[in-house]
Amino acid sequence: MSITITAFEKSPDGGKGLARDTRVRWALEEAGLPYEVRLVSPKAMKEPAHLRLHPFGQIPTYEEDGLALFETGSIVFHIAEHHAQLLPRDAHARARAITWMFAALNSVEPPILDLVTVRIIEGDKPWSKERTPLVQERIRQRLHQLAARLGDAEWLDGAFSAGDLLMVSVLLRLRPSGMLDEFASLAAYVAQGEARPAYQRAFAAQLAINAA
Ligand code: GTB
Repeated sequence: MSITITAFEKSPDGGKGLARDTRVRWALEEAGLPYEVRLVSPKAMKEPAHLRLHPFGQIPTYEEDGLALFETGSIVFHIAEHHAQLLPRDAHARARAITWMFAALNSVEPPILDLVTVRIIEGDKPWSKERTPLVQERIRQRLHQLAARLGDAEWLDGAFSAGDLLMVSVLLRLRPSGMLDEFASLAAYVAQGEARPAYQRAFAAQLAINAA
């Protein structure tokens, strides 16, 4: 099997691993699958060759022996479907792990993305200062709920799964804001994800491209 993913030629985060190719790299590393990376410039991302792979002109994409995918959640799910390291075989445990994948992307990530938007993309707009605390409150509410469910467990539902991979990745986007540190158990949960050898390999691979 030959796998190629796409990533930023130079990530705007300078190697913090926050661009979504890191999530796909991490899943591939957990599954033990070798992969190639094609780097794409901002201009090339919007050109026909890339738009054929990704209708919205973004990264990451995933190609595997005639199959082309976009959307990180779908790519991670595809990888996880074939690897028990990422999705348990038991039908109920598997369905719950998939639920956590959706929860990460649909319930936890949106308010975090709102914070990025209001602080960075719309930082110079007159409403930015007033809106920021409202968005922060919505994030805190979600994090309280997530921390309550996690309790003192290691992972969200038994063994580490693709649900944890996406949840940790989503929470990592909060780190620059300092808000993650308000929730000690979630900060520890994220640190535990980052300590996994597969994450370390994924992070190092993107850093090698994006540092300096
Ligand atoms: N829903 C899609 C998915 O999950 O795959 C979203 C893909 C997406 O947002 N891709 C971004 C992209 O290609 C890169 S990851 N943007 C270029 C464009 O739209 O033209 C988002 C991202 C970008 C930058 C940082 N950062 O600098 O910290 C973090 C995350």
